[in-house]
Amino acid sequence: MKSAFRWYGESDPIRLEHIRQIPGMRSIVSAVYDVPPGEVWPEESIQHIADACAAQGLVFDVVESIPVTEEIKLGLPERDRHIENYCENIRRCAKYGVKCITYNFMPVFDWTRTQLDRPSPDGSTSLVMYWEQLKGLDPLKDDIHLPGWDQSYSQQEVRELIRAYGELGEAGLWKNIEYFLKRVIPVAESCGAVMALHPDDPPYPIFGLPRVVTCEANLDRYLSIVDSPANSLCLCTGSLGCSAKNHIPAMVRKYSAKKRIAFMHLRNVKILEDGSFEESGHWTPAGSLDMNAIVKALVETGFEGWFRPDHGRMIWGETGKPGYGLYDRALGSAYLNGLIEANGGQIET
Ligand code: DNO
Repeated sequence: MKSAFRWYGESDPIRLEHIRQIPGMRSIVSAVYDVPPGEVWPEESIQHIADACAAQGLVFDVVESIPVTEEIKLGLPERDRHIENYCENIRRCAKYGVKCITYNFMPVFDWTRTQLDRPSPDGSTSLVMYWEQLKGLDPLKDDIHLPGWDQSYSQQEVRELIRAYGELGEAGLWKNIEYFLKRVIPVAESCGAVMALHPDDPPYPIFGLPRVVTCEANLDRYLSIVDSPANSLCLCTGSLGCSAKNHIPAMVRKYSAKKRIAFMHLRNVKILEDGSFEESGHWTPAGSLDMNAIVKALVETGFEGWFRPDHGRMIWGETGKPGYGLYDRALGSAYLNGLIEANGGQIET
């Protein structure tokens, strides 16, 4: 398997020079961030990332993410133009060496948390979602600004989107997923790339928005819509793992054995009694997931894709993009390397 690290480009306070010093590090996960969703990425921008990585002995072969627009998810008239542009972005990325493209199908909001800097007794901070902090909030009435929510929407636009998704419902969302996959997967196949679907985070409806990438039955359904290795998963242990109903090691074993995991996001999460959750350090005893059982499942099924240490805590006084500091992710990476080695796995460099 291949060790990867997310890098937000030149504006990221974390430098490629530092990322390359993490033992076993090979791949950079990045994206073109200055083009609005639905538009085409300039080739020079993609090449620029690839060149910057190559200059540090790293490979830019994973994109996270090419965003799927609300127009595509809602099935609005502009979707065909957005899907055409999406396909063009796949072709362009593949031309510069990208082999894996991460995306999600979450309506309106990507991950949802209620606080991004919750202090732990040891002085570190991390992202949390406490039901207590969400209760009673109604996005159709209240002015809600949860941390991490896309600032480009006005409160009014958010309300309209929530209404539109309410009308669409899960059945409509599935139809739009099918429409998208049937057009995009053949393009990925033809240029030797795989699409890696990130699960919904958290994996249950928030504010009544339909969310379907949540559990094994729905992952099975998603993968069967286009039964091709190019229609694969970015299996995020922390996202699926904040629902106690998901048995993560078993899911990893199943989809990896079927060669339908392209990319692993590896992190731990601590589920609290009321279903709230806290992002914890990667170490198994720090959270609710058995990280060794997850890595063992990957090794035993011959996983050959990419893995990255997902979200770290903020430790040692580091400040920066929540979840994406250097120190704790580097500790996570080293820990994962240890688990892989102890389970007899290989890290490709
Ligand atoms: C959070 C990330 C997600 C992920 C997207 C993929 O830190 O794991 O934002 O990149 O959902 O499209």
